[in-house]
Amino acid sequence: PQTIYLKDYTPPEYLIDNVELHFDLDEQNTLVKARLYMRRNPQSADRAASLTLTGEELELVSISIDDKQLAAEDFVITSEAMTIHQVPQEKAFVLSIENRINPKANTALEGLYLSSSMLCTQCEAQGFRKITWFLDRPDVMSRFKTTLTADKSQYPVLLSNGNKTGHGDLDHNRHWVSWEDPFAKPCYLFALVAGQLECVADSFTTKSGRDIALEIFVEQHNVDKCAHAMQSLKNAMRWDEDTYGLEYDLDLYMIVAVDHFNMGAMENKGLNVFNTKFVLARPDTATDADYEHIEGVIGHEYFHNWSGNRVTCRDWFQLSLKEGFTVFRDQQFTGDRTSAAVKRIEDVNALRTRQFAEDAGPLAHPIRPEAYIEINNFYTLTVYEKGAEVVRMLHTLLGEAGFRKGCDLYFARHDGQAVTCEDFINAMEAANGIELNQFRRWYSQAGTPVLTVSQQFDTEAQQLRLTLQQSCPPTPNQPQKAPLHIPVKLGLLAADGSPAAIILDGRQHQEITLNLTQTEQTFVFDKLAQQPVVSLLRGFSAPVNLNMPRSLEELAFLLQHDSDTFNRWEAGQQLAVKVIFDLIEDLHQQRPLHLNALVVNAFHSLLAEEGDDLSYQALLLSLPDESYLAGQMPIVDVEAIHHAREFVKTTLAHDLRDDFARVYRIHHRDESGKFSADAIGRRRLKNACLSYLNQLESGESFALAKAQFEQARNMTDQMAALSAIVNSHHPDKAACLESFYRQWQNEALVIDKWFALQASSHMPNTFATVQKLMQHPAFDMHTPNRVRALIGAFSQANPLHFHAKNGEGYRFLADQVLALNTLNPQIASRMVTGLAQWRRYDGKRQELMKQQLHRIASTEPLSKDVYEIASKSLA
Ligand code: BAL
Ligand code: ZN
Repeated sequence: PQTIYLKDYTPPEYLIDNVELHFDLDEQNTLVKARLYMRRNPQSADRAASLTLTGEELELVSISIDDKQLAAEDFVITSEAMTIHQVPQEKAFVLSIENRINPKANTALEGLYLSSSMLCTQCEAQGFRKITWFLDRPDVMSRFKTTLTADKSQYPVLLSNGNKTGHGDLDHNRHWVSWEDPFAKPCYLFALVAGQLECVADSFTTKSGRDIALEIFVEQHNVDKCAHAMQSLKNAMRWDEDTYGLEYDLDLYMIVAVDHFNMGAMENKGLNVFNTKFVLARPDTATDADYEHIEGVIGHEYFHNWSGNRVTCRDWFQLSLKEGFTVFRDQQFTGDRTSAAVKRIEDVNALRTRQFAEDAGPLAHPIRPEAYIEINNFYTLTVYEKGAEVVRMLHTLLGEAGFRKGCDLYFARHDGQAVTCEDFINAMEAANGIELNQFRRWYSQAGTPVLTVSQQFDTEAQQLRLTLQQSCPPTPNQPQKAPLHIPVKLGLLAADGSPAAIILDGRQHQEITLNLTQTEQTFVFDKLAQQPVVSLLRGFSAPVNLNMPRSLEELAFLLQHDSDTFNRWEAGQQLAVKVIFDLIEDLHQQRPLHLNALVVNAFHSLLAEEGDDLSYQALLLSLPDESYLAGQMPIVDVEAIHHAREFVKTTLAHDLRDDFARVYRIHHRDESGKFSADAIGRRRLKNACLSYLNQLESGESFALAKAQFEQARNMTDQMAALSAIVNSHHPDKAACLESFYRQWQNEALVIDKWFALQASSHMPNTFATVQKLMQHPAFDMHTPNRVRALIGAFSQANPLHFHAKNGEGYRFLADQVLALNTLNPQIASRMVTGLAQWRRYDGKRQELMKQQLHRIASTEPLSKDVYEIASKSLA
């Protein structure tokens, strides 16, 4: 397969100003008629008279230029493109193409496909070429008029981008609807939907007084699960006006929820298509986390209307321009709507466990990659989450007002254009009168930098000398790294835990952001009567690995006193990390295990606290994930990590049984249907206690979990209880799983949870359960949510069993990847990443993982998607 390089970018040779599309929709035989109003691009240096359009899996019916049919020798068609040897050069022309497609055969879910009984599209990144021949690249922007015709009974609702301009009936029970989108857009933002859908309608009045119709389309049985999504949309619209001064532009905003979807959702202009997972919620079917994610994703897709649609990407290497920025915007939104402290911790936790692993492995790439084989493989944690961190650092460096000025200028300069990451930074620079040359390296360098800190206190001079060193490990094709511009937020704490004044270069601060730009820099803080405790990298001000030696006592002190909510939590995490690694060493030396009393005391104090952010308190009680711990070990010891962590959890449960039980009782009440911060916080805190108490495996703890399971009237509590039951030797486990299944068998999203919970269980026999579940009538390889729930959860959220020493987990995963490879390459390649980290494991596991990667890589035919991930993982 061919590699595409950023350095080879050239402007398109032709432009398509207007597009008229006509669809005769049919499940297996859809006729597409396209009229493309084209002309040469004056910006293109190329002078060839030919025209090449991308197109895949299309059957040509007819082709003409300016209504003159082309002869067979006038063009050639390959599996990926059509080249017309000669097109008019001096004038604009109309290229008309008719072709047929088969949506039902489209199991890859790119282009036009069938989801349950509805027809829908997914065109990002390169799905439009599976609809008709086109210049399928984001820098070709066109105005679209679309007419849909279909059987009126089977497809009563016919939707596309923009505003509805007409509709009518046809013979043979068919009907038509036409749509017009006044905004020029790349074809990746095109969408159509046809089906038997109910519409949940509402409206929103913009700041400038325009009324926008809001419509959510779902299947009939889901009408009662749309209220939260609708409210989220209105919240997002108001927030973007208040925070970024950005208003919605069309008169209509539509969201359609579909069962079969490769991603979370898609920001098609005026017609978002969503995975049902990010729309549907009712208190008894969705957890608090689901509610939060729905609001976040609805916000994300809405925010794309400006950061992505009005200003789009020039080419796919610039993906982070819209994704990193939009993730940052949705993070801000959720932080404002819920608890900013909790949101930041959740985001950093995900970044450090998952993106840091990607950035340290064979698939590491800069947030603006320089080469790809299959662009779908670059919708990564790096492009999205690290991309958002890079935007966040700009926000930190420029301040709220400076960042906003930069955004205003970016949108004003580039409205209606397809631009680059460079244009974004240029706007930030111009609006703030600064230069960000060194900062630009964050866009081109891969890898997680390491920030090493040392300190020296001079009692006599009353000075603290803080030395910061940065380095960054080599990544594929980048052996050497240049120093980055790293914003390091810092506070100082006095011995009594109160803030100590920061005096740097004669100026006094409460908190300061240091600019680390060199490989090593020393900062001198004056007028300190006593050595302060340094709270560094507050709010996780840069995506780096912090290497700062701390004693357990210092960490316990910060856990008690740090006023920075992120660093307070982080101190607790690092305390646990240190203790767990000491225990792992004890395991290796076959010494008996003891839990340091400092940890027990710290947890005892946390359980006695009466804070107002209960969700935050629940997070303070959480132990670092096994995957985060794995990321901290040079060679991952899967079993030792699991046993040491379980030992800490179980010992805490034994020693603090009464505390956990008391806090559980205080917060256990029925508030089903209540989504106030308090009610959510109470559920989180209570369920954190339940999870500890469950470690006791006693008659009492079994009864507690069972009672909660039976009495729960909201999914958060029901799932927390079932999770406790599944992850223990509960005598009623099988019966509870069975009754949960029977209760929810008609709610696909709840059944996904049922699969995922069993697949991620750390109890023995999990692998046998997973194999059995593969044969369950409700399992379906054609449904990405189901594949992610079973195969994804097992291979990505169950390190203990996936990495079983005998290699059965690896073989299983490779079997499934190969089965998915022909059905749905995008989902298949996502699953391969479970094997990509083979270098991090012991020699025997390395061999077993490599064997399976080789087996995958040598299979033919292999999709580009899977080939790229498998071959790069082995390189
Ligand atoms: N653009 C693909 C889905 C998303 O990031 O919103
Ligand atoms: Zn996005």
